[in-house]
This record gives sequence, C-alpha cells and structure tokens, in this order.
Amino acid sequence: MPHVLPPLPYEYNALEPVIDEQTMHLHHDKHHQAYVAGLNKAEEELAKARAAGDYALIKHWLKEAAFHGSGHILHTLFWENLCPPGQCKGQPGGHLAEKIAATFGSFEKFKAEFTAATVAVEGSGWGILAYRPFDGSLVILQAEKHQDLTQWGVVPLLICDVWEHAYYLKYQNRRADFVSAFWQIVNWDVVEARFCRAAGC
Ligand code: MN3
Repeated sequence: MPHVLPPLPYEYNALEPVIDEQTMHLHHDKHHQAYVAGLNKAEEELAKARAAGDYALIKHWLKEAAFHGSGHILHTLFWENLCPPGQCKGQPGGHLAEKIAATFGSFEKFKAEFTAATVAVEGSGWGILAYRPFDGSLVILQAEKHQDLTQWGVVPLLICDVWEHAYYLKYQNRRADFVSAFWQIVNWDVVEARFCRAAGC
C-alpha cells in the first residue's frame, strides 16, 4: 500500500497568526507531499531490488527511505501536535505533566530546555520531546538531519519543525520568535495520549 499525504486536522488558516495560511499550504501540500512521494518511490525500488535479488543500489534506496520516511512521519506527528491558538490548553496535565516535572524539574524548566535546544538546532532540523522505551525516560532531541542522529527506538511525543520553510515567510531569521510562539499552538491532549500509548499509563 502506497503512503498517502494525510489531510491536516484543521483548516489551513486555523493556526493564524502563529503560522500563516500560505506557509501551511506550501509546507503541507508541497514539502510534506514530496516526502510521501519519495518514500513511495524508495519502497517501490526496494521491492523491485528484492524481487530481482539485485542490491547494487541498496544503500541509495535505504538512504532515500530513511530521509523521506522520517520526513513523512515527523511532519504527520507535527501537524497532529498543533492546535488553533485559543483552543490549546497551554500545558500538559495527567501522567505527562507528572513525568515532565519529575524529569526536568517543572513544566517551565522543560519549556526553557526545549526552547533552547530547538533554537540551537544547527541548520535545518527539528526539536523533539521523545519517550525512550529503553528505560522509560523522557528525552529532548535535536535532529539536525532527520535521517541521522536519532536514538534507536524512541517514540516522538512533541515535535517542532524548525526547517526554514516552517516559519520563514512570517518570521524570517527570527527562529526564536517562532519557537516562542509555537507554545501557543501545542495540542497537549495529543501529546499526552502519545505518551500514555508509549509508556502504558
Ligand atoms: Mn517541514
């Protein structure tokens, strides 16, 4: 089954004024769509190689699958972990709130660390709060290249896209302003549900 671009869970203008409608159209319809197409192409070529027993280009197609597959997954999770400003509750509750406080000291300390990590991503990439099933920990990750530098087996919980296409039309070089505004549109219900699925609340 080929992968398909999932529709946004809200209107293209729903995240205004934090993320403008034009950015959402370009980001979702063009950038995310390209990852879906790239992943399908890579998996198709891997299937052909498997059928033919010809693995001469395996490295190329696995790299393509890692790049486009990670892009497709992270964008899908990113759209889902946002909500229209005014409809977001501002901070997590439940088991996730307890885990964040236990790990980082407080929600405010977590927010400061996630913000600093995300602002400091070198070049294009992502800031990620993830659950590490290995030892049941929460971790903050910087993904400079989403096909590299992962921690095997982590479950991404909260994601902020800081590739320039995510914010440049509105924020230009002011990534810190975008990351600061990002907090207004986090859908904590979704993040909490992800945490509970991963950690078994
Ligand atoms: Mn993006």
